[in-house]
Amino acid sequence: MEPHPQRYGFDIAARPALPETADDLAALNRDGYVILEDLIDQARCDAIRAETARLLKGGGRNSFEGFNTQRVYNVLAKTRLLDDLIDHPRVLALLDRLFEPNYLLSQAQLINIRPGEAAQRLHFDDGFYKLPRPRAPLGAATIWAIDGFTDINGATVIVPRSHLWGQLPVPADVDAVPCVMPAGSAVFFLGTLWHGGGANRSDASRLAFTGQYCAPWLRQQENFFLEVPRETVRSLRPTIQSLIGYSIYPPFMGMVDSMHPKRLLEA
Ligand SMILES: O=C(O)CCC(=O)C(=O)O
Repeated sequence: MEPHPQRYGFDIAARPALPETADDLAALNRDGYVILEDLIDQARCDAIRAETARLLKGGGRNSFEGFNTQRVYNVLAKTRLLDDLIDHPRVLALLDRLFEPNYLLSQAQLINIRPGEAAQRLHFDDGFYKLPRPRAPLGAATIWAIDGFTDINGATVIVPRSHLWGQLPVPADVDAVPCVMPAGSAVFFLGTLWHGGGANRSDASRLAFTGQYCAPWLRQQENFFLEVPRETVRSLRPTIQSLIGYSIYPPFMGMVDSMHPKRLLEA
């Protein structure tokens, strides 16, 4: 049977570029990452930190999560304070130009690296899609500094221009640099860029929020359909509904009973 997705068309179509978009994209293509400074204000960072305190529990389950690192998963079901970060216009302007319409949020989480945490193993985020490198990125990520990132408090470290690498594994003498940036800023990087959480050699925690995105035809890391209750999804704005999968990759990937998944949200 022919599905009827046209009623909703593209949920996320390329919006006009922002004044910063051309420079952001040029840096991204050249280096594999770009730091976007001062996107949210201190009051919002403080509110996120306060909300996070309520949600954080325990430590990581393995060295990749970080035994001394706390993570909050499934944030969309737990708080509305991160929505503006997930679909921030500066972020969407880049995603619009990297991926086909209706690209997806793959996962979103808060990451609190506590004092004494060791450096995370370097990795690239779209590595679980097992297609050979070099290649175009299949995803991209943001890591937001809710606490300012310094060179000793566990700032994300990145390997500039490693998005172009084909060889695996990462060379032993790699030069990883910390993304030093004020609270309220974000580093945006391609899914092919090598990076990791830094060692926290300070005496304070480093709180971050990360949003990972993927092409619209890929499986997301989080299963938002099972994670986020239907009532909560109804209350989200359309951009975020689309990002978590209430959208299609035309003509019909993502359909529900031959129709657009947003129909599930109708009364
Ligand atoms: O917390 C960070 O700075 C990076 C974390 C990361 O890359 C990951 O957990 O996959």
